[in-house]
Amino acid sequence: MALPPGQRAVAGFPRFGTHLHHPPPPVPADPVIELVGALTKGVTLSVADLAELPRRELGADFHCVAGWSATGLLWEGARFEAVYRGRVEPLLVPDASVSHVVFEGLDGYRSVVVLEDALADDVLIADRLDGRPLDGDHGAPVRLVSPSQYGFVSTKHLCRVEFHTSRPPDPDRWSPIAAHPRARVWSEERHRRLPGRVVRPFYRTLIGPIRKLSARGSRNGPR
Ligand SMILES: Nc1nc2c(c(=O)[nH]1)N[C@H]1C(S)=C(S)[C@@H](COP(=O)(O)O)O[C@H]1N2
Ligand SMILES: [Mo]
Repeated sequence: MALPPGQRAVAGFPRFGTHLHHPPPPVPADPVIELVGALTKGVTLSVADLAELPRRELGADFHCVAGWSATGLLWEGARFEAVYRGRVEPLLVPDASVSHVVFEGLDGYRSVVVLEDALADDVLIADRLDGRPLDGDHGAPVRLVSPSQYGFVSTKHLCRVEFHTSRPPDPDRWSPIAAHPRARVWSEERHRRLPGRVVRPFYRTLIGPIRKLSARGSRNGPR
């Protein structure tokens, strides 16, 4: 299948992220996802609960904003939409109109997603990759996967989801510089203000160093 504009296929699926050389966070004994924000009460969804929702398989490529793409991945999990309709909507504060969702990982990483994008058909909370439980490198115990958006949207080690009625402040993390709020890969929405094709060459220079550092913190050892 063709890749989105400006992307190059890599072999395999590298570990990559603002965690750099840090090892993946330890997985708690009974992992949960906290659901908070415009809700009449906060709820926790255990990862075991999540496994009870209708299962969904999704074959997709994965595109990092820096310009690499991992091809032919097979994810399994629950659709984010199923979680939202089933567990969140019934608890929304009356008249609250959710516009943005923040996904937070056990390593403190955060991504901000427009609700409409989060509810898309191909957005999963995934617990399996290529027929195996997610490993630490790729987001154990569960991660967001939104393959139509750049990889920085797909928060690994998901532990908290916030529902906002207006655009929340940007994640204070480095990742990535002035990210585009929609980050749709087919329109090359890499950067908030600059056209995607303009930032391509600079972003590409980041791939080697980040990839090397991330592999150093990998549970599977450098590759
Ligand atoms: N918790 C967490 N999620 C994260 C990141 C991170 O550093 N921490 N990096 C993001 C970026 S920039 C990318 S490209 C993908 C990489 O996913 P992978 O390590 O499974 O390849 O994870 C995203 N999700
Ligand atoms: Mo990325």
